Amino acid sequence: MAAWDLLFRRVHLATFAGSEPYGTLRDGALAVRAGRIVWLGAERDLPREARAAQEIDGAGGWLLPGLIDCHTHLVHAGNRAREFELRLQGASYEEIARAGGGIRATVAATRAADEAALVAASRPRLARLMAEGVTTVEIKSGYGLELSAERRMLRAARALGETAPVRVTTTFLGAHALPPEYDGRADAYIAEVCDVMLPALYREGLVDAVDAFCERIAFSPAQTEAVFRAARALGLPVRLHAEQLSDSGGAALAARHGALCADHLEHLSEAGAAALAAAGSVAVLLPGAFYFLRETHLPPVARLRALGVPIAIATDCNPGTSPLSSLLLALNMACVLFRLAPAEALAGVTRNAARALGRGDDLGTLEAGKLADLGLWNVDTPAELCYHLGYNPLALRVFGGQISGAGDAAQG
Ligand code: DI6
Ligand code: FE
Repeated sequence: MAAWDLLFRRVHLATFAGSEPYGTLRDGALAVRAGRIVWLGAERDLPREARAAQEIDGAGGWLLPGLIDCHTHLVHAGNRAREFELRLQGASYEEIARAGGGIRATVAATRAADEAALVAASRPRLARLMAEGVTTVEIKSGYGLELSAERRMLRAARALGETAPVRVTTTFLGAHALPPEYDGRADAYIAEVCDVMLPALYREGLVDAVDAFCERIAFSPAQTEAVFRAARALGLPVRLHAEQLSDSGGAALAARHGALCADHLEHLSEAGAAALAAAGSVAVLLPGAFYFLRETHLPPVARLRALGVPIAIATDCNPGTSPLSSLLLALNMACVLFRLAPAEALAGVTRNAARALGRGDDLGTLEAGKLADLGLWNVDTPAELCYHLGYNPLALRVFGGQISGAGDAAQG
């Protein structure tokens, strides 16, 4: 038989494939060749002639798919600690946004940064995600709100993916907020997004998907729909920030356009949940923003579950509502705040997160044929990834079949 590149022995596998919640395969082994998983099963069933260039003794740890953070605004400049202080004195997120702070403060800082400065500001956040076993991360634009600055953000995201082993997918979020120079002219800005910015950035190969913020402090369903039409005309998948602060019917709109996912969803209606189910869209829940805004309206998890809507979990890493660069902490919050079972939360950063990125065919589960993005965890059960607070039990990471250390060795 052909030799393998890499063989894990003495591991338990949480495959997130099949019907059992973790897809558990105890006392397993997993083999990699040419960057892909080529064999997995019980160690006792390993072909006797099995040979690998490198063998890893997992010492009874758990091997999981590499974690996927499917919703981040990781590339940005500056921070909003001052706004945090104001909110602690009683100002609301919406009041600050309406007074010209909030997203616009980050837009000013991001416009003032060149591409190298954006990369330098963002790399530590990416390194922290990677140190906790994240092997794929989605990064949005949306703090430039003009062609040149949106381009710099997306180029910075691509550069981060090229200089680190992590896979980066990019999302154009030109319709994140109204830039100050368009005050009172939202429709004109949306026309600029659809007719100028999106086509140019798409032609430059900088856009993998298109997102918008459908909300009373951002863009209307009609404006969102215009963005979706422009994206679909280019063959790009769409997704949406929907029902975060109020119910605008965004999820149903996204579903009508075959969206990969709808994200936030604290104020999702019954009809919105049903529309996501019918469209097969993923519900991406962002407990970091829920926590940081002290939101009290819970996303309808039981309803999503009953309807069979796949649920994903992400950090929403952003300077305004979720300054969070720990996917492990997001997992804990999803369990504690949203009452997800640890197996559901973990499926939300593996199988369902891959699906939210349109990458379900080659990422997100341990199955023969999939890309060998893996994490080996020094835990007794996978639920421990959700249980600990501020503790990282990652032992080893594998990006496309290439081993990379963990712990202190994994920084970057
Ligand atoms: N919803 C959010 O929570 C972030 N963007 C969005 O559409 C917040 C972005 C920010 O406040 O900077
Ligand atoms: Fe977001």
